[in-house]
Amino acid sequence: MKTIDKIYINGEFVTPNGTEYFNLISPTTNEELGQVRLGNTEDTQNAIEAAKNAFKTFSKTTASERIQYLKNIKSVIEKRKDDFINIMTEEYGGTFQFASVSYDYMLKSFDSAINLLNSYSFIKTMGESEVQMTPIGVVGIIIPWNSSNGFICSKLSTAIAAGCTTVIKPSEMSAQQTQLILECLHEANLPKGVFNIVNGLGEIVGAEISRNPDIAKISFTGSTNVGKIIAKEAVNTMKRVTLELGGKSPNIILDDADFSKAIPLALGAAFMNSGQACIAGTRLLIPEDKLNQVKSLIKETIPNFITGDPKNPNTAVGPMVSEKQFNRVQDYIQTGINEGAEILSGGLGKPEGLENGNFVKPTVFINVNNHMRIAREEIFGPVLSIITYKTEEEAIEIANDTTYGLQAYVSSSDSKRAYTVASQINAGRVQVNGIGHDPMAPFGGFKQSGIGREFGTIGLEAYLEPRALIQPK
Ligand code: TXE
Repeated sequence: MKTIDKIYINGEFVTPNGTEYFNLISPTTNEELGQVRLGNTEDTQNAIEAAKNAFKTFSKTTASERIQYLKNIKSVIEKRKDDFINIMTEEYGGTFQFASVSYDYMLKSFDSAINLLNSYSFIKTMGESEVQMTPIGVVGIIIPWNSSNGFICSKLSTAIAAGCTTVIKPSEMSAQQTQLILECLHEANLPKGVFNIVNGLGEIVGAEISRNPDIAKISFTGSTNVGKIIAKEAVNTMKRVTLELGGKSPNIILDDADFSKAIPLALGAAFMNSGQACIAGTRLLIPEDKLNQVKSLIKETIPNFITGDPKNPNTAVGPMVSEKQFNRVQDYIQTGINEGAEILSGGLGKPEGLENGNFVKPTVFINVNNHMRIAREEIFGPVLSIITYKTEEEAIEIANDTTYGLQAYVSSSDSKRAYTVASQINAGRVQVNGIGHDPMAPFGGFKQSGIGREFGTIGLEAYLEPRALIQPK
């Protein structure tokens, strides 16, 4: 049993003023792992004050100084690979496979921030003006429990690259993972106050970050509902917001695709991070006349998606993060049944032998139409809906018939054709014949999947304010 009873303000581990504790429960066994002491409004204000003071000097550091800080952090994180993977499997139930990907994502975030700093010009000439790209100020970083340290690294690395200081509010459910990254960040010896971390509840710590006038920008990843709450509050002080929200990503398999490759890929996209991923490919769109072939390929392939102990390297699907999340996914499976969809694989209840944890059977629905709730709402569990289409135009129409627009997938043996289809999908990122992450390209959503982009030059500029200096002739 571990008790985490410190937060981090101005370069020091301090005891929060908040006195409440939150229990950390193992998703694999539902046993108590430990507790975290939660920060309160005053703690958040202290963290913001520290970041505000640090900004006065950190905003004036040179790009090469900031490159050095980023390298320092990366090298400390590199020494603790096994710890990062281990704690993610234990506290969150992320599979060893996904935790490894998430760890690489953390390192890539620092590489891409360093790359940007090596090439980005903070002073530009536009028209007859000198345009200075200046750090925006104190950034509030609010993140969820799925891949918590991945999100801390992607947002913090960009903030540091821009010369901003930060107050980070992780999910209370990720306290042990947060503690580990905190130890690394502390060891990296950054100037005091550049990063501050306050464990706590969204309605308390997150709300203070959203309302405090000394926060210039919020970078948030999480649900669309909470994104809306934050955006409404932020507008009172005109904070800039970058919101990376939910998704209901379509995966179009075109009729000329190699289905023996496209189907395992589709299941991988649907079940990634046990379905607890904003980019999960949860709507599979297939040509109507390929349904039988797809059904048998899924039956053949799904046993490869082993569900069980997240620490086992062969496991592809781990438990849901919490009992609440497990129940939510079960409710959606029941909804799908009530709506008239048919279960091809999986279904209600826990897999045999895994009754102690929050395990869901990887579930595939057929006979789904795009108006059903299971095709419209983000389930955040290993549940895939298969929808058939007659023509390419219809496939694109179904793909775009959603309130979301974060990611999409297209498979075809003709990559020119795949690109033509991909170019008509209203999503911030389209994966063609595979799944990848390019940390130099922008990532973010169309429509209710968010506002703004992370990564690449566009992501960096979201942490900068342009100041144009004009001297009329
Ligand atoms: O996310 P939240 P939760 C979806 C997914 C999941 C559901 C709920 O469908 O089932 O959201 O998960 C903080 N002001 N996604 O509750 O609530 C909160 O403490 C400021 C999709 O974990 O969005 C946490 O740090 N902050 C998503 C962060 O916001 C507030 C990833 C995210 O929590 C706040 C996670 C408030 N009023 C869940 N209320 C994705 N698409 O990636 C909460 N928070």
